[in-house]
Amino acid sequence: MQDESSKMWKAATQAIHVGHEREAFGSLVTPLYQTATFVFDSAQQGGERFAGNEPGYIYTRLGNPTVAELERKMAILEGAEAAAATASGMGAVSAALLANLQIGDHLVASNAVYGCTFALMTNQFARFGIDVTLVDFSEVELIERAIKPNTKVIFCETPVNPHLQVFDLSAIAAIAKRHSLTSIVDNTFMTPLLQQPIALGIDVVVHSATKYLNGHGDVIAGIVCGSEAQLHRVKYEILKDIGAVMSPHDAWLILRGLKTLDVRLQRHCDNAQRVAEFLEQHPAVTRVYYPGLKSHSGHRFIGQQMRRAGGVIAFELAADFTQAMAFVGNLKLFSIAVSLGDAESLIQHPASMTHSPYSPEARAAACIGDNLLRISVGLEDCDDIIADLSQALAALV
Ligand code: LCS
Repeated sequence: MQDESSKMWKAATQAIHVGHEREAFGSLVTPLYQTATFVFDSAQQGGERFAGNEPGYIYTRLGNPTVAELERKMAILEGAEAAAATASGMGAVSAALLANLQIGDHLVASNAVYGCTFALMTNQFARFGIDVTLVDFSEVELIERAIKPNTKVIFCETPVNPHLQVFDLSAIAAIAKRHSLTSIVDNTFMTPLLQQPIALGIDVVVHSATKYLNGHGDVIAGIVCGSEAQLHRVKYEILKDIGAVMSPHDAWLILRGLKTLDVRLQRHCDNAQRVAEFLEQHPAVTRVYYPGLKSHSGHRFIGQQMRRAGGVIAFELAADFTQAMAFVGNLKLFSIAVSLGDAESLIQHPASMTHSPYSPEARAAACIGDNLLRISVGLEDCDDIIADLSQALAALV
């Protein structure tokens, strides 16, 4: 473990070094403790560990050294006291919400979120007696107006999947504090290298680590970051019993991915900015949603709340559903796939894919139309990405 000086390092350095514990053989790379359980020296020791009287590992669902290194690193990167690694981004979202809600409670959430987060809040929580009000978080007054005596949590993601709206995290944190609520923010699209919600007063940060944190498209995983008290509930009251924990192998891959997060993000952001500018001037494209563009409502937050605009772009074509599908089919470099934050450029159709869990009415209200496409701009040479989009768009004009 590093000394205090590691706290002064820049995030790119921390992403490589912090959280690492020197082990017996001096391995440069974190060892992969691919084990389900840990052997006790004696029955008495086992009992002492279960009772919490003696430190040490017990069983990988309760903790594992490889997973713990990832948790330490993510806590430091997010400026949190602690972190918990989960089996998926949805595992992180659900664990953070369930740790703070129970029957009879009320949740105020953004009406624009990832499709399965929407389904969790509107379908599953209703079954367990948790009431949800969804509002447009770009109008801060609407958040405050939705608060009831039994409200416990405010939840949003920013930038939003898929339109990249940006919400004012300092204002949301202030509302939560004024009403003694827990604020939870999904930081998947930014990662702590581009945005640190806890520094702005947010209580809990969740991630789909499937995306940029891992960055190589070979893991489904999530992270929750927050105070020691929050994370104690998440780990030992929710994840312990619900079981949505991360496997050591996935943690090992994410630790490897994090070492290049800073350089990958720079390339994703550079490429996405150029691609967004290209799309914005193209006659076959009617609208581009990317916070790096001056035309986007979230642009004012760049360089403030968020360091850069990230690697995801949504855009609408001057096309109907059939033409939009033909455009997608004509792309050669892009893979037609959901997910984001991988080396490969990906394209997907939110209305029929990521946001299909929305009801048709909710989808219409969120402006997720049949001509909306979302791309995750990869790490390829940007000239090749633009050339591919250009040849497929040419068929539309
Ligand atoms: N939060 C956000 C903002 C997401 O975009 C996703 C997945 C999740 C949470 C859930 O993470 P998972 O359980 O998949 O690790 N978003 C996806 C997307 O846009 N395409 O495919 C999955």
